[in-house]
Amino acid sequence: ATDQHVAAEYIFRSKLPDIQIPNHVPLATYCLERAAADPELGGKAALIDGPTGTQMSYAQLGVAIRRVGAGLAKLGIGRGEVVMLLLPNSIEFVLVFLGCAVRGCVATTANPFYTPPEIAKQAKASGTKLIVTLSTYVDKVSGIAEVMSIDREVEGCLHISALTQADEGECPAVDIQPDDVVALPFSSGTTGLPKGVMLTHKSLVSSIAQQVDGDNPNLYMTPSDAVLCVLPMFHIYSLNSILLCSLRTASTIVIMPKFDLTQLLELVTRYSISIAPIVPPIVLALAKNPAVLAYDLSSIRMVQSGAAPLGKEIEDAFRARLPRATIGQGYGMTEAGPVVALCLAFAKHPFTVKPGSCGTIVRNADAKIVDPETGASLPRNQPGEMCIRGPQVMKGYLGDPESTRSTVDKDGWLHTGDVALIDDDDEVFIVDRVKEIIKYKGFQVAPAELEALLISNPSIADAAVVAKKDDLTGEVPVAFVVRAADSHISEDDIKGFVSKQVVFYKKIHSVYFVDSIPKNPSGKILRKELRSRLSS
Ligand code: 4UU
Repeated sequence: ATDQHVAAEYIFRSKLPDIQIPNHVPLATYCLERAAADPELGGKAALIDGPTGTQMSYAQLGVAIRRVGAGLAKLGIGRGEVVMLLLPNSIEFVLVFLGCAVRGCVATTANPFYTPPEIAKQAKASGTKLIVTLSTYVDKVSGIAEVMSIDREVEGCLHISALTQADEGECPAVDIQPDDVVALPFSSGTTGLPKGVMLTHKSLVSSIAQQVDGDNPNLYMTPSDAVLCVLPMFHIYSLNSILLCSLRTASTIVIMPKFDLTQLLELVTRYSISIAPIVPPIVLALAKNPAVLAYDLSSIRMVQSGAAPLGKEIEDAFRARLPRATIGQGYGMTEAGPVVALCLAFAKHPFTVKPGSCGTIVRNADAKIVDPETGASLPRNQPGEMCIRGPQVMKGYLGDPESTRSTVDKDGWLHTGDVALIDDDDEVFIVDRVKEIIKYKGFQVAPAELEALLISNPSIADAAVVAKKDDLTGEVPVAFVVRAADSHISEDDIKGFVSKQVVFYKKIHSVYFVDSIPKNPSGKILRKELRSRLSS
């Protein structure tokens, strides 16, 4: 017996009842289940490539992914082996992702704008066997792994036809287990460098079900919806909540390879887009850009904003401009599978919600709010670190049990590093962040990665990178730098040194020269102190 006091735990849940989640089913089977079961849906468009108008029906998609599965097997890509998707949004992205899922392979997704060192790091960490990319990026990745072009044939490279023209009858029957990894996006989580996030068939099926399954789905999507897919599929928001949720509900996905406001507006009218999952900078454009006024956007019934905080002023301006659309937020984190909370105004039988809320905890999951200092569980209306538990949470970080243990505790709680409160109506409000990550338009920037790069420069003795608030992008990375003895390295030198080696959104926006970087006794950078210097 122990006389230790067992503290009360305040557990928060969805307002919707739990549902039966078929998370023993392989991901691709689960996603295409509805379309495959209904002959009337087989002929409808699953995917439309926005710029070219190329379409693929659900029936064609079902065959195409088995061809890719057969092609991968024929190329010797085995079960559990890793394929890197280094692609803009495209029909090919979808085919290769689902083909990997069918084959029992793992897809690691990366930003096609990454520089060669960024790609090489992820390829190495993930054990990538094959990189599927555009012919224009072949030079950038040569020597890293075997390469496949999805467009032009390139000498010395594989071509996508090896997958798309394989015989679907030869797609191997793979005994896929729920705990097999299917997607491996990279995220820095609450600290350190980007790590491979192991999302299994079970985690993704659970997350999709939490969003779109059940009698009263939290996110009501139907076969008559056309869904805008402008967010990059390599990021989990688009991969899960747009692509996979749309397939599960047999909606039509309108693919845009890059953001272009005019093209987006034209596609909305051309395909009567009804659902637009976007990020705050795009909400801002729709709310404020005068070009929008020339278009009839009345087909849009639902607008989901996520991946970064949505300012109240932008939300209000958006409502004033598109009063018939329901706007709300989703809150996710790669490691959480990703959706943690989702607006209940998106439900089939919608709830009234408050502006500024980023939703209510998804079904079939537990949440708690803990004091970041003491770990004590906090009641309603008190801000603390958001923790989430459920079948959707990642299996762990690839090859990094230590980081896994410090993120998902022994009771299965994923510690998000976000400071949030849950109010009397079960709505979640994010108020701060206790993790290092910087979010530029929703893209992750890991300070540790930029700090390592800065310190590799012999003219720099020490460095720290933190977020600076920015109206347009949310946050930008800025650096505090200690020059090496006798060095006169300038702000521009440093910016140039970094920008040559990283994708555009990781560029350093300002450099502040200091005598020393404030650290605690164990050497941890005191980021809060640096951030407060920025605001003073
Ligand atoms: C304030 O950003 C994501 C995933 C977002 C997502 C996914 C599915 C949103 C809606 C959806 O349906 O993942 P990461 O790993 O790139 O970044 C995670 C972090 C969070 O921990 C939080 O700090 O991004 C921030 N974030 C948000 N912040 C994510 N969503 C929000 C939000 N408001 N709505």
